[in-house]
Formats: sequence, structure tokens, C-alpha cells
Amino acid sequence: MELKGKKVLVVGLGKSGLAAALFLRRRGAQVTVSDIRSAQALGKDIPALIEQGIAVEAGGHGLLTFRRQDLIVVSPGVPLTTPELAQAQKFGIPIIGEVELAARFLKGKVLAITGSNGKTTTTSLCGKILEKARERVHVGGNIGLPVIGLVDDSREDVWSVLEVSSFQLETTETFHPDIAVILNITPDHLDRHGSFENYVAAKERIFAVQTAEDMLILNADDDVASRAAARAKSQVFWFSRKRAIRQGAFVHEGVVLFRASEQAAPEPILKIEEIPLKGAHNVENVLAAVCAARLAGAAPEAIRSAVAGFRAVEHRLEFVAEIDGVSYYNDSKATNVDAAIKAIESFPSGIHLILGGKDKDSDYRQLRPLMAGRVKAVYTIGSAAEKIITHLDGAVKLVSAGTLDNAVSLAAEAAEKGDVVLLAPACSSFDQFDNYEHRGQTFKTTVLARRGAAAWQNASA
Ligand code: UMA
Repeated sequence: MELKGKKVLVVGLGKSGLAAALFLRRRGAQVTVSDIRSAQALGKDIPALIEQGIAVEAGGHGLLTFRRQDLIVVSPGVPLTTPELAQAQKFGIPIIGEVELAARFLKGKVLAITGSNGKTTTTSLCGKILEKARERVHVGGNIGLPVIGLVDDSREDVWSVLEVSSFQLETTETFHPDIAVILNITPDHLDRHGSFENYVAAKERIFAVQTAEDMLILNADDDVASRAAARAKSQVFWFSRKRAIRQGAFVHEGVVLFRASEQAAPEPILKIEEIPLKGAHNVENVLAAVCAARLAGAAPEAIRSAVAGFRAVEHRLEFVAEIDGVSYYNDSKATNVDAAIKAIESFPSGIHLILGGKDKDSDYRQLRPLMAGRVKAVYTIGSAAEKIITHLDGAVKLVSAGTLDNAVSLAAEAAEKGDVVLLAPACSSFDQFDNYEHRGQTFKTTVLARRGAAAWQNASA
């Protein structure tokens, strides 16, 4: 793809937009960036861009800016229904996402992971396993490092291990992973995609241009993800926590096994008890990573040792502290109902659950069956609170907390020895926080401040 002299508009100036604009400029394109945030809010990035000869439109998208372009590159968080983009599309201007731009230049093999939940843990785990197996690896994507930022250092002998979201996949055309993984598909981002069908279709773009030489790994225990097999042109491998698999990874008598083909004997990889992460969903993440890493050529011993030494990724069912016998867990990344269900299922009883944030057109009634016996109280926060209260009415004790700080205080006061205070909000964070990391960090800071205060009180008692 020739970029020299091309007029390219980058929409959105977050991590992806910034990296894409600088990349395009390095390749000789005439670059403009457009963002709805004010110049003041965009702050320090603007002078750096202008210095590179990149034009910046801040405080809104101009219709004319979108018209005079040879190519438009959109950030993942910008919906294609944005009026200026929809109009540019009508004018026939090609629109691609940042991941698609990267795909056109990325060298080497690609292992890409998508799913509604578990993507970051599995991506991170795959990276660690391949490193242990002495492969050269770059990890990026939705995990927080734009794929476009990996391009310049990519080489034929380097694996790019990429977490890809539905937002990123929606605008791909040639993105072609050698190994693709769909961990699970449950309703999420319905506000953005409009329907569950559209969301599934976006996820399935991960294998849309795969060929018979490529591999697709699917979760045999997830009905929606399993159905993708019918549409795949690639070789399908499976993983299952519940039953033996003809080709892929599964659990048998407490041992994770990998089977390369129907004819091959299953090879033992590691014992379930060696997995250091909490929850059944993490067993699924490990199975997917085992399957992907084995297909990428990692030896069983490298896989076993990398999994056994793996620690929870920040904000994913992350243990924060124990204060007066109460454990605090931060699962700020549980940004949808399914993720919250998995977090709740990781604890048998005594949960004080913090729920809420910005609603994504979600159905919180799905949480009702989990409440009895397991959850002592739900503390609601953010703009989704009222809907959550309506959906959970009568199923559990409900406390309107408003803010996260207040929810932690109220939960801490009510919790007894042996209980768990769990932040698994089932919502996005954007009504009260910059992002889920900011929310998780706030939770941890609040909890750790309480631990400091408790230690001081205990010492002076
Ligand atoms: N903006 C516009 N016009 C719009 C909408 C937004 O100009 O109509 C601007 C905003 O003002 C902002 C910029 O776009 O300045 C933000 O772009 P972005 O939302 O794409 O954010 P990035 O910083 O580029 O981060 C993105 C991903 N964000 C989203 O998908 C929302 C990050 O995933 C990802 O880590 C990063 O690229 C690198 O790949 C975050 C996420 O929440 C973690 N992902 C969702 C999830 O995991 O559920 C999909």
C-alpha cells in the first residue's frame, strides 16, 4: 500500500489515533487528525503532531475535513455511524480501522485473540508462553498497545500476539491471523453494534480471510462461538473444559491435554491444580492459550512452566488486599454482564458486589440466579444504577452507593470476616472514570487507604 503523498485522515486522537498518525506521517502521507475533544483536552499531543507536520482538527469533526481525503483511518472507539464517516462512505472514500492499516504492513506471523471475555489474560499468557518457548514475540492490540505501533519493529521471525476487539475487527478487510482464537461470544457493546448479530459478525471477521493453511481455535463449550466453525475456511481446533476433544485442548482427570489431530495421542501439558488463576473461566483461557501456543510450536514443558508462573493481569479478578479478614478483589475489566457472572462464580459465598457504571443496553436480570446464597449485598454506582436496581429487585439486598468510594466504604462496614468485596461492575466506566483502568486504580487506592488506616488503628489499639 503506497502512502507517500496520500491525504489521510485519522479519526480519534487516543492511543490508536496518535500511533496511526505518526506512522502515516513517517511513510510520507499528508496527515490530518480529527477529534471531538477540545484542543485543551487533547493537550500535550497537539504540539508534537504539529511539529511532525500533522494537521489537527479539535473540538469536533468537520464535514469538509472528511471529504477531502484519499483514505480515512478510524480509531476503535469511533463508531462507523458517526455522521461525518457515514457521509464520507457515501462519497466513496475508503475507511479502514487502525488494525487494518497495521495488517497491511505487519511482517511475521500473527496470533490473534478475540472473545467477549478473557482476551487480555489469554493474549498476555500466549505472549509469556511463546517467550518461554524462545520465540521472538510482540504483544499488542486492545490490551493497550495499538497494533500500528508494532509494525516498524515487526520481522518475519517475530510473532505478533494480538488482542482484538469487535470494535477493531469491524473495520478489517485483509487482517489475516495465522492462528485466530475466539474465546467466547456473549452479549456486549450492543449500544455500539446495534444488535447481537452485528456483534457476532464483527467477531467473526477474525477468520474472514483465513485460508486452509491457517488455524482457528474455538470454544466447544460456547454455542455462539462454536457455530463459527461452519463458516471457517481454516483448520478448526477446539478447546473444552467439559469434554474430550478430537483436535485441540481439553481437561481429563484434572490434567490439561493437547491433541494435534484425531489420529494423534493426547499429550499431557499440565495439571489443573498448577493453574494459578482463579475461576473456571480462567481454565478456559488457559486451554485456549495451550492450544494456540502448541500450534505455534511451543513445547509442552515451556507451556507448563509459563502457565504455572503466570500472575493475574491487573484489573482482572486481581487480589488487592485482605483487611480484617475481608478480601478485596478488583475486576474492573468485568465491563459486561457475562464477565461479572464469571467473577461472581469464582467465589462460593459472602460476596459484597459493586455493580454499575455506564449501561451498554445490558440485561442485568441474568445476574439474578447467582445472587441467592452467594451475594450478601449489591452496591450500585454510576448512571446504570437505577436499571440495575429494577432488574435485581427482590433477588438480593440492594444498596444505592452512587460512587465507588462510597460503595467501598459501605461494603467494608457491612462485610464480616471471610467475606469478599468484589468490584465486577458489568458496565463500562465512562460515566465516572476515564476508562476501566482508572476505575480499577481508584478501587485499589481506596482499598489500600483503608488497609493503611486499619493497620494504624490495630497498632494503636
Ligand atoms: N473520538 C472522536 N469521535 C468519536 C468518538 C471518539 O473523535 O465519535 C475520540 C475521543 O475523543 C478520543 C479518541 O477518539 O480522543 C479515543 O479513541 P479510542 O476510543 O479508539 O481510544 P484509544 O485510546 O485509541 O484506545 C483504543 C481502544 N479503545 C476502545 O476500543 C474504546 C483500547 O481498548 C485499546 O487498548 C487501544 O485502542 C489500543 O488498541 C480499550 C477498550 O475499552 C481498553 N476496549 C473495549 C473493550 O475491551 O471492551 C473494546
